[in-house]
Amino acid sequence: MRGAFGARKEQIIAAIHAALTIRKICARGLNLALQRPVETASGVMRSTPLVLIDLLTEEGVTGKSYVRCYTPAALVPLVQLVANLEDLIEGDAAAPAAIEQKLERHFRLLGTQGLTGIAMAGIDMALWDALAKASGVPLVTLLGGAPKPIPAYASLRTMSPAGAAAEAEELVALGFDAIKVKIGRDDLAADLETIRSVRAAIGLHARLMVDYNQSLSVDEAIERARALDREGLYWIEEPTRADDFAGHARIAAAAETPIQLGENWWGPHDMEKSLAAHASDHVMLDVMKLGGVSAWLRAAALAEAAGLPASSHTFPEFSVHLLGVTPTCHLIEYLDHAGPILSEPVRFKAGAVLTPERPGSGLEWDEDAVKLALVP
Ligand code: SMN
Ligand code: MG
Repeated sequence: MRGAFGARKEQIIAAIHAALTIRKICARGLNLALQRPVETASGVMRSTPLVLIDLLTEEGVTGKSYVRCYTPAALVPLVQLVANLEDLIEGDAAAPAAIEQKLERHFRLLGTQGLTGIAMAGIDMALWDALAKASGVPLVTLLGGAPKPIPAYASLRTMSPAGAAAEAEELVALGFDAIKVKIGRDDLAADLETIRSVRAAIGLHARLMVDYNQSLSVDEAIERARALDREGLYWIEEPTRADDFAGHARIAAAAETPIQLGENWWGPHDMEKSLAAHASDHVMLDVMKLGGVSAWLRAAALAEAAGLPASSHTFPEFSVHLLGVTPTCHLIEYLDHAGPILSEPVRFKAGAVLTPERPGSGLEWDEDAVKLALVP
């Protein structure tokens, strides 16, 4: 029984939601230097270009989110695009579904992929953060769940066999028992060298995943995946171009090791097509590329219907809340890019990321650190 207090609380929460009105959007561009570059078979990231979004409401609640654009070349245009959305939604209710529909209509002719989709996702995330703050609860609670630890895996930044092994050892010492390493530097022999070097460092009981970052042709991927089947890997990620669903399906059919895909789906519609093609055995959701919290919830329903384990891609701060209400929740990726500019970076314990219990997503900027990385 919910009881009179429960019913009253729901009325209050509903009233708070109805009362929030969008006043202003502040967008700031940062180019955060990475102490350890992130190496992938499709390029090295030496910095993380981020756009910090503060969505101010008339009622004084500020929703926060950040988005990333992978290359500093897109940073200033993305800041501008996010800021330009203010004119479209200023004075509207802070209602994520209504804002999403409005912006989708506005951008129908341009399309909602790329920077447009990223900007829209950032607004959606900030709106949900504002609603959870206004309700005085963590985001996971607003979504119908409860804060809990989410089992995690750590992503390595280094690709060289010795470097990856050393980094893996550090992460195992911190309590992680699942590690992902990027491969695809060269040929199969190079992949095996990296895999075996990391395996020797983490032991036989830890789970080991590999990520090709889209670097192989389908035929190459089939050959390599069959050879990697003997390595006891937990999954093989993005062996070929992320938008080649038919190609991924051929690889998944040929390999015994599960194929992982999803960080580059632009919205739940891409995911639907990928699932229809049987392109992967697992799914990996990127809250930003999918379109924000609203889109993640639809993607989580698709994963449930398909019966596929759903992990997250980067963005641990929002993903930890979202995986908490994802029926086929699998693993959260621990790859902390924004930590240096957050006053409370995500915390992990015994191989799990902890869901913050403060109201909202828990994102708070460390303004001194932000100042140092601001791009004018
Ligand atoms: C990845 C790609 C881009 C940025 C960070 C991480 C990678 C992953 O594909 O899966 O972690
Ligand atoms: Mg990846």
